[in-house]
Amino acid sequence: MSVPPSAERMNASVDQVADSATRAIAGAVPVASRASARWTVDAVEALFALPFTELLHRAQTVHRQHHAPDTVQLSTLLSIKTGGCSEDCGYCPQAARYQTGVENEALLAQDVVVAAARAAKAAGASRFCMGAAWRGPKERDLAPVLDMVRAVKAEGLETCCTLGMLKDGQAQALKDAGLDYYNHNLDTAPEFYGDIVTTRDYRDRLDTLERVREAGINVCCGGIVGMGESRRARAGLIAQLANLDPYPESVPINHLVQVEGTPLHDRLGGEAALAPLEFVRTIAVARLTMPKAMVRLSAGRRELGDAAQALCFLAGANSIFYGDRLLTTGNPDVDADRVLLSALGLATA
Ligand code: SAM
Ligand code: DTB
Ligand code: SF4
Repeated sequence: MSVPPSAERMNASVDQVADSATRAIAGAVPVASRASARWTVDAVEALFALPFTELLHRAQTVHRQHHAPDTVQLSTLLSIKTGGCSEDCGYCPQAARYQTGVENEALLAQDVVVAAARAAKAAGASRFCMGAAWRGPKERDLAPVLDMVRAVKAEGLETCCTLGMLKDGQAQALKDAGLDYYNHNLDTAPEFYGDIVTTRDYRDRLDTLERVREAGINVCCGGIVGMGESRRARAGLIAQLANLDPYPESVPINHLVQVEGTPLHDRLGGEAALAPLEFVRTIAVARLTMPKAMVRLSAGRRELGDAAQALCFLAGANSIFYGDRLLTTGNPDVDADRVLLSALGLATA
């Protein structure tokens, strides 16, 4: 049996990596930060293994060095093109090949999108994220989306799109239309990825992220936990994100929403595959490894409950998806979120 490293030695090595990463970003570029210290999966896993209170203390300390500790940013999602997707992502209710009850719908009209954006702004959101169930936008799809980006931007909201893989030139066209953020997730660690998606590979995702970065759009990139992955795989996902150079401005951490008819629902049987406290640890580790990023509580907040969400804010989460729906699944009601944020004394931005 191998002897585990002593807690002290492990903490020392984690401290070294964390401190050098924090030092490396201090005073560097204002928004995204350079990942000049590479995170090893071992070092990230060592963070996961810290005593819970120590981990949260460290995460909150780093959080306060870079962010207002009492403010949560609100992003609202809208599915502008629902269902009928050609891909086989094992978690996704929008894949045409799974019987989930989600119908293939046409792209929404611009006036419908603008009305939703206005309502989101009136409810307090600062960013509006438009999602499409595409492998990637076809050329004829992109033009109406560019119009939507212009129109939403004109409403005084930050704009975000998640449209799948982008080809050469598409990211630049989105940037020219005024897109602020592009969401494209790595989803999980490279070694677990093939268990979840086969119709596009990890490299495809990294290529799209590079195109987004090169076009000068802020990168929103995260993943999903609770898919039956090991803690090592969670650490592997975080290491991949933290080692992007620069690391993403925005990191959505999704807790799998198990939808009947998807392969992951079949595999996991509708039982949560992750303890809430392990989700909180994931948030804390994201905060420690990507100090300046906005870390967003994304899918799965309803299932998480108020107490675990409060711990997530303590662990460094500072953004949520806000609105009664995500893309096709539910989200906490706006009123319930207002009550929770007010009970926690958190302001919104
Ligand atoms: N089709 C585009 C793509 O896949 O890049 C954009 C939309 S897709 C729904 C955006 C992200 O939502 C996925 O990458 C995944 O991380 C997340 N997601 C989808 N279904 C989910 C589920 N059931 N639970 C948690 N996250 C989910
Ligand atoms: C992200 O990381 N999570 C959001 C957003 N980016 C597009 C999507 C969550 C989708 C959850 C399942 C659904 O509602 O269809
Ligand atoms: Fe399609 Fe995106 Fe769902 Fe994958 S996650 S099936 S690409 S909509």
